[in-house]
Amino acid sequence: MYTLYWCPRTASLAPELLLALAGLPYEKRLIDVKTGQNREPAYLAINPTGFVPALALPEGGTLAETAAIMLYLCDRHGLDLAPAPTAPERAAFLQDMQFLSSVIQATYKRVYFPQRFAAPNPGDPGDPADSAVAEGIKARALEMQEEHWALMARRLEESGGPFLAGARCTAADLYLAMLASWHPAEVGLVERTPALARCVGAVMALPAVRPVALENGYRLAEV
Ligand SMILES: N[C@@H](CCC(=O)N[C@@H](CS)C(=O)NCC(=O)O)C(=O)O
Repeated sequence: MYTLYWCPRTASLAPELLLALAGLPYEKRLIDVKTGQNREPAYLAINPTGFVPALALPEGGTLAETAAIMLYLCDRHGLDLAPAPTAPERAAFLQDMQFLSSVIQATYKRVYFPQRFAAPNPGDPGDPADSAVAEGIKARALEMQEEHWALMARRLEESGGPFLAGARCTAADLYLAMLASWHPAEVGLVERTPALARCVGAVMALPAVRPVALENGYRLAEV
């Protein structure tokens, strides 16, 4: 039995979708990021970065990092949610997983927590993260995301969709669907990008996905 350390509306959704789609046995432990439970010693002992998700393994030990958890489960259980190591589609799959993790997911931090990236305002001790600088960081992150998502949309168009590997859903599509649904609603990214809308819609239409998405706080209107 796996234990997934999770929190609604966080990156734990993608590994949970994978666990559910694969029919793997798992239980969940809530780590409430809003109340700072992820920074308490008990959770830091499980994942020293304090990030959610983490996955406790049946034989003991814990694995963190969203992409690593998903790749690990695919490989360990030979899931058809990942192309086999020697399959021609494997290279693009790994590239997509890494890009989603280290570029798209990472850039969201600048969109939602730009103050973490801004130095204190030298002219105002009451402004520990210079608000004007933080605003600029967020604006630039949103511009960069336009480029990043355009690349993903192109990948989807080239594959013929609805998924990154064409007709076959992989872990990368689960990851993409989660990250696309994080994008600020007022920007309308998914609505104005047909390839993304098709992929997100196809992931959310998978029977095992909807109940998990709902429990994770993703409204159906968003997906
Ligand atoms: N690189 C990590 C990032 C995970 C992450 O940032 N999780 C967020 C929730 S979506 C979190 O734990 N935030 C709490 C914090 O930053 O303290 C991963 O891919 O798992």
